[in-house]
Amino acid sequence: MRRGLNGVLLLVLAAGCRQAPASPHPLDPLTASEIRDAQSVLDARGLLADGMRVMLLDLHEPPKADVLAGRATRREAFAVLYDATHNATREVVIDVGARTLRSSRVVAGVEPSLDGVDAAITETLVRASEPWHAALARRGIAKPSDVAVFAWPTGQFGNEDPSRGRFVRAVAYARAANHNEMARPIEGLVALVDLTSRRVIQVDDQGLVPIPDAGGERDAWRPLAPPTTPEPPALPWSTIPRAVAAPRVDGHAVSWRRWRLHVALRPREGLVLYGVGFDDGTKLRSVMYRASLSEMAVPYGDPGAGWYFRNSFDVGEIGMGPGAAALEPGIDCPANATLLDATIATERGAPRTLPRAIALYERDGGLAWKHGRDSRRARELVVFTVSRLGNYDYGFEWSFHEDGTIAHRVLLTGVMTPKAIAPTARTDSLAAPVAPGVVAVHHQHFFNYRLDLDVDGAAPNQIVEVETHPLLVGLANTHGGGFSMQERVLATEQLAKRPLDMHTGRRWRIVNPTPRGALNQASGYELVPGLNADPLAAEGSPIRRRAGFLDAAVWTTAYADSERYAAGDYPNQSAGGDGLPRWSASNRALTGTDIVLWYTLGVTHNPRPEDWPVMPVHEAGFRLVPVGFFDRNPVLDRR
Ligand SMILES: [Cu+2]
Repeated sequence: MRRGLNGVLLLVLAAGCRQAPASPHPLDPLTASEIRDAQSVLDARGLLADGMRVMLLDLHEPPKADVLAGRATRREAFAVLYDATHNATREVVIDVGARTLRSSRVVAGVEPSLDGVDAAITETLVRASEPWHAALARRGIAKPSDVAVFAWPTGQFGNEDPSRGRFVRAVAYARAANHNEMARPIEGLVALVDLTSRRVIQVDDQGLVPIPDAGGERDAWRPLAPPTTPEPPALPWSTIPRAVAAPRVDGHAVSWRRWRLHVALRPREGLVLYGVGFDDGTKLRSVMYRASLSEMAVPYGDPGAGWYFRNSFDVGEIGMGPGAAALEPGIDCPANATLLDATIATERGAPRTLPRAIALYERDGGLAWKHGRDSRRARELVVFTVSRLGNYDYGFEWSFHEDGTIAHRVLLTGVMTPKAIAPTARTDSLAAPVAPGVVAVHHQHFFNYRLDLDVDGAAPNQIVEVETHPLLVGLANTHGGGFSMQERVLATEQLAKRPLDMHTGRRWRIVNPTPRGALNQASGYELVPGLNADPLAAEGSPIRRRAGFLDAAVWTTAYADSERYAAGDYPNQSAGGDGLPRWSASNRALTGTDIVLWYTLGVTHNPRPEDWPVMPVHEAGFRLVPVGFFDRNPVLDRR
C-alpha cells in the first residue's frame, strides 16, 4: 500500500461504451447501477454513517449449482463494512434487484483489508508524533513534510490481535527529486500505529544509517549512452500497423476462434475468467468454470527490526482491483487492443469509472507446427491487466491458444523495496547492492491461483498425478534404458496436497473419466508448472502459519461455494490456519465429484543492479494443456 492511494477504490468491470450483453452471465460483476442500488440500501439502513467505510463491494456469486442449472437469476452484492470507531467488521448481502438487505452479520476477531483512508490516517498520526520528530531530527531532517510515510500491513507477531486494535507499521523515505519516491529510505525507523485508538504506539529507531543522497536517485534514471555505432531510431509502437483480428466482445463475453469465455475485473482478486469453453465442432465443451488469483504473500528475508514484518498479502490485505492501471494502447498492449473499462466505487460505496482496465488482443503465437513444407502459424488471444500495489506492479496475462492450451504469466515489475546502508558497510547476504548506499533485500513473491476446471462438465472430475520413472534393470529391461509414465488418482484432499518434483517431471491432470472420442478415453487438462520456488521462511513461523497455502505447490479441494481465498477471507492481522489448510483438514473425497485445483507459484527474487531504479519485467507462470481432451492435433485446419 502506498501513501496517496486515493480513497478506497473498488473496481467492477463495466461494459464501458459497449452495448449491454444480450444474455448476461450470472458471474458478471456488479454494474455501476447495481453498485448504486447497493449503496442506497446500505445508506437507508444507516450502514454508511460517519466512521463507517465500505472495504469491499463485490458480486455475491450465486451458488455454482444454480448457475449450472440455469436457476441463478437473482443479482446480489456482498459488502464488507468497517466501523472504524469500534473496530468492528460487518458482512452484508444485498439483493440489488429488489433493493433489500438479505443478511447482515458482525464478524468478530478479524480485520478487513487496508485502504487509502488507513494510509492517510497513518501518515497524519506519524507526522504528528513527537518521538518520530526526534528521530528525524537525529538525522538532520527538520520538517516531517520532507518525509514520505508508507503504511505496511503488520501481520501478527503476538501483539497485533484484531481484538486489540487495527494496526499498521509505518516506514519513511526522504523526498526524492525524481520518479522513485522510495529511493531514499530512512533506514531503521519504524512506527507501530493503532488506527483504532489513533495512536502511534511505538517508534522504533535502530540507529543512524546515512540517507542515500538525491543525486544518486537522479543518476539512477540516466539511460545508457547511445550505441557507439549509430542505429536508426525505433518506430513508435503506436505507428506500427498490426493486421490481426480483434476478438468479439459483448459485455463480458469474449469469443475468439473456438474459445468462448468471460472476463471481469473484481475488487479483491483482480482479473477473473469464467465460463471458459472450447467449441470442437461437435459442441461447446466446458473447460473451466472460473479462474483467478486467490491470494499472494510477499515475505522479505531480512529478519531485522525494520523488515521482519514485511510480508504483504496483496490480495486479501490490499486488493488487486483498486490498483488496476489504465492501460496505454501501443505501450502496455498493442495499439489495436480492445480495452474494457472498469467501474470503481469509493469507500462510500459510490461507483466511478476507471478506464482501460482490461486489454484483449490477438497475438502472433509463432510456429504452431511444421513437417517438411507443410506448417501452420499459431495465433493466441491475450487477456491482460496490471495492478499496482505500492512499489510493485503486477501484470496478469492469460492467453488462449488454438491448440487448446491456456497459459498464464504473471509479470513482475515496478520498484523494489530498497534498504539504505552506510556506503562503507560491507554488503551482507540479506540484500544485494543496487545503487550507492542502497541495497535491495532478498524476498519471495507467492501467487496462489484458484483454478476451478470443469473438464467436460463439473463432475465427475478427478485429479491424476503423472510422473515418469526409470524401469528397474532386469529381465524386462535388460539394457537399462527403459522408463515409463505412471498415473495415479489422488483420491482425497490430504493425498492431493503435493510438492513439485523435477526429477519425475511431476504434473497434475484434472480428468473427466467418462470415456469419449475416437480413442474412447478420459478427457483431461494438465497443470504444467513452470519455474517455482519453495518457501524459505521456517515452518511454524508466523508468516508460514498465516500463508498456510505455501505448504504445498498443488492443492485440490472438493468444490465449495464459500472457499475462494487460499489464506481465508481475512488475512490482515490473522493468526493463521485459515484457507486451504483448514478446508483440506476435513480430507474430503476427490473422485466422482466437482473439484478445484489450487496452484502456489513462487518467485525467489534475488535483486540485481539491473532491477534498479525500475525492474525490467520478470515472468513466471504455468500452462493448462489438454491431454486427451482432443483425439488428435486440433490445429490441422488451414487458417
Ligand atoms: Cu521482487
